[in-house]
Amino acid sequence: MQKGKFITIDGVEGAGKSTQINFICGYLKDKGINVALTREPGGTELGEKIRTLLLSPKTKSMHSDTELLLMFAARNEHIHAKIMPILEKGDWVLSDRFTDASYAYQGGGRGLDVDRIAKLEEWVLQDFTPDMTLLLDVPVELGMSRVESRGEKDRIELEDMDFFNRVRDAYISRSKQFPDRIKLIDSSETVEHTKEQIKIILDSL
Ligand code: Z5A
Repeated sequence: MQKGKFITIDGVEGAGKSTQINFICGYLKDKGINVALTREPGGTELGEKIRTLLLSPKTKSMHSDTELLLMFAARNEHIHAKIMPILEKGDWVLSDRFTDASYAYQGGGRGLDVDRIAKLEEWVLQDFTPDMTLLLDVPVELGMSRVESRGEKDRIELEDMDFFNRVRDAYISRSKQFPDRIKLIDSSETVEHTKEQIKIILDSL
């Protein structure tokens, strides 16, 4: 039986997830909440191996269905071996990306049938969903300009602007579909501005 809260954070490239994650962990700890940080794809030993397969530019070609199935295989391990046991102890979990990313990247970006993603979600997650999702939103060009000084791109980052615009559109449409859970946060201004919006949401939990 889940006792802790499960929070996820998502968004397009350069939206500032990593920047805000540090703030969120500190803010929750100051409130006396034990929060474990994890990420997708990954989060477990096996999941991190799957992450390497998924993101390495050395993995030259991969069928889009294979990509989707690997995301869900890593997620299944993540939920059972890590997330659930932490929540059952009463601690909170903050995951850097979760299932919404599969709808955005594999559904929106790759154009996979959303109904097939929903079937996998039902199979793997059953009725397990985040208590709250923080969706950091930024126009794709602005996000890209923030990350352009980074080194080598991963396999998915090598996609073009149209791909990332479809990803962003899919995220926004999910936030409209699930307005109670997915909180759309404007991350196009300063780090402080994004932080203030996140604080208000966390205080409401
Ligand atoms: N993926 C998928 O396809 N399907 C799935 O189901 C899942 C994932 C779960 C790995 O993600 C990839 O997996 C990802 C989606 C796919 N692929 N892509 N592309 P990741 O989360 O590990 O990788 P990432 O998207 O590159 O994450 P990131 O580095 O944590 O995100 P970020 O939003 O770019 O964070 P940042 O480092 O905090 O910010 C980037 C820069 O912007 C940095 O220099 C900051 O100082 C700056 N920044 C941040 N906020 C601001 C503001 N407000 N103003 C100005 N500058 C800012």
